[in-house]
Amino acid sequence: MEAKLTASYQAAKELYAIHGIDTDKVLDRLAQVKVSMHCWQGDDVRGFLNRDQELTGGIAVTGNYPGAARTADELRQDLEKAFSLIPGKHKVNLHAIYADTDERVELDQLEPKHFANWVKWAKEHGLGLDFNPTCFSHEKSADGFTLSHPDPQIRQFWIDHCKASRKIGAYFGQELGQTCVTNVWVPDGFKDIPVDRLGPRRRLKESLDEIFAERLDPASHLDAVESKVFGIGSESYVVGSHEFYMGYGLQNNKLICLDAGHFHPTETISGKLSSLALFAEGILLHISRPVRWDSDHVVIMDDELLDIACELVRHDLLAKTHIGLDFFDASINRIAAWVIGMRNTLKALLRAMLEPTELLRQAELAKDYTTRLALLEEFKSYPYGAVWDYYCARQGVPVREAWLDEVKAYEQEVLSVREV
Ligand code: RNT
Ligand code: ZN
Repeated sequence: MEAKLTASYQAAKELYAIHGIDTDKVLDRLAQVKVSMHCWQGDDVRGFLNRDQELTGGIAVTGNYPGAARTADELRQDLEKAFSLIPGKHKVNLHAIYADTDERVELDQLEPKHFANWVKWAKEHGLGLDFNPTCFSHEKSADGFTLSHPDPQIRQFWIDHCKASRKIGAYFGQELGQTCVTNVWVPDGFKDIPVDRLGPRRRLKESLDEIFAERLDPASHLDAVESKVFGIGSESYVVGSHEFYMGYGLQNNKLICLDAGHFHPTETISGKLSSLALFAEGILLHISRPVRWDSDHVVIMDDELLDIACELVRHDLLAKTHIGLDFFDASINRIAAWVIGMRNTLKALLRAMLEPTELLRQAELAKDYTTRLALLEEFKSYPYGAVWDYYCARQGVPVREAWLDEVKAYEQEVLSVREV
């Protein structure tokens, strides 16, 4: 390793040690954290089944940066490139539409075999897998409703799709020897003010009960449910609201998924984690960045990301939290989008781990709020960057912005020759 890197790390290590923080131990702890990287940033949420369908469900990808993956092989190649620039061992989050098969198969007929190539690849690379049923971009969701649909036949189609998805998730978990989280998110909602807010929620609850009726081994598979406040075209009412899934998840021991972009504009998820920690079976995070009406900008190291990381670390919630990313941007290099989001998430966790939490807690208990504020502010400029650089080098990935050159070279060689 470059001598300058080691020297900067040593200097940082000594500074942190003054407050009893062991940077070597922190780096070992950071290396244990797995983040689930969402495959859908790689191809603008298109998938490989029903590629002729437009993206629906009130989510939107804008931009036309060249080089989106067109096949499962291309997507895996891109994911490998991204992972080579991100420190640590992680997971990949798949959606049902990313089935890797030549068969023409309907969503309710999907089976584990349609994902066998993904499992083989994950094994080769030591990656975990997570899963999601795709309840959008389909003719049967065209009117905006799926699991809460008033037509029992359409509702059954989506129930069967979600049941099939759990089987696939369980297969991932068993094959890979690490828990797979299957997360249910449905776009159901009304553009304009509804008369009946209860009926659709009752139907959604009944559908979920049927989907989750089969018990799956929690060692290899966990269910999560994801809420949202509004989507494009469901501005007035979303069936699966925060209150709905808080109720459902708590009553039925499901992981509660909080997507950072799914709340009111000034509402954040970091403040909710300590409450969920006391009552929920577990937490799934969709780390994202809301900007005005969009819930899915590339994750940057903003206050909310740092606050989320602090809450997870201070309250020792990493063990009961499954961290995933969820954003899509087609206006920049898609691999760079992944790398920026993943590196920021890990960097924020590192910064949180380098906080003198015990000292701050003591100050708080002693009502010494002066010390609490002073230390919190001073620690913002402690040299966590030197610790991060050392960590990247130790994990064998590029230090600082050196990863960008690799992405640019890959763009030249691989992405730019892909035709639309
Ligand atoms: C949509 C939800 C959901 C999706 C993915 C593609 O608002 O956040 O998680 O982004 O399933
Ligand atoms: Zn999400």
